[in-house]
Amino acid sequence: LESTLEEDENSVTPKHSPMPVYPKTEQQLARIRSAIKPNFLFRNLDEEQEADVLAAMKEVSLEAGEMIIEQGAAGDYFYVVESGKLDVFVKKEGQVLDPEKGDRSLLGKKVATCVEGDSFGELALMHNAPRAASIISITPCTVWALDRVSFRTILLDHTSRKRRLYETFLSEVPILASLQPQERAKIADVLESRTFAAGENVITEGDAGEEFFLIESGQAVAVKKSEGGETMVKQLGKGDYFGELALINRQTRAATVRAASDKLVVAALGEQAFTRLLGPVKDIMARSVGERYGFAAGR
Ligand code: 1OR
Repeated sequence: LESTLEEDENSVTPKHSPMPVYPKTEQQLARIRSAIKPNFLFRNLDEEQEADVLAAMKEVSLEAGEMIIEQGAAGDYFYVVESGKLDVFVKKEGQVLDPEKGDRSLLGKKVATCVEGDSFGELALMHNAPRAASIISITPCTVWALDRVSFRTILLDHTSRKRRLYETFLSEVPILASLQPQERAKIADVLESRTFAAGENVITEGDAGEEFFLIESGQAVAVKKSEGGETMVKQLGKGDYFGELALINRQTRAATVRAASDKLVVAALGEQAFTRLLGPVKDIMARSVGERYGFAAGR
């Protein structure tokens, strides 16, 4: 569902619209935090945004057999599962749903199951579309509900803000010049900024490589172990990239990259996103390995 998160600036609610606040105990907060932790929609929220989401969420208890979302209805809430199990059904066009009869076959085909940490109900809210599926609790469930306005304000606004934040930077990164603006926007969605103090290692020679990095600001050096110490092999600055080698070659990190200025800010991209979003760029990188490091890429 990640790829369906589309830019829709015009219908994002103004920033200062009042959002509901449901007071919660520390224990409830801890439960929601762990429920939303694995969910991509909540990744990269800053503290204030996370606090807004937590405050606006409402606890909903379901018995087994309740229909929380009915296909075709208007979208009102987005849900995150804390506990229990719910099934997702999609009916074919023309099939009529009759909950009175309790006939499950009329719900159509079971297409998915939601458990702890999963979320559902985002499609209708993101696209202003009717509910695409029906969702029924199979066991007693606790779910957290976020209303449409809060969902759009906090989560969609966050996405477009992040795109704006990275837009200029990404358009100035030489290796990404061949990408379309839309392709860069998708990269912006999944980038994660990290800050390092002088002397701190971003990646360490010999470690498994799981991420690719772009330098947002500051300086870094790449060093390799050598007899009796380390040898500097490269200096890196704004717009430079590193960490691609291990992802291209599937080998361990060939060098350590360390912050060389007071503050080094890098944008990290996970391996899956690297492969998915940087397909064409990856080939360019693989071809330039020899030029950059003086040896050929293994694959
Ligand atoms: P919604 O707001 O449309 C129903 O309300 C929710 O069911 C929907 O958001 C999704 O969060 C969730 N197709 C459509 N909706 C699905 C599907 C789905 N799975 C979960 N939902 N599938 C495609 C079936 C042809 C299953 C994909 C694994």
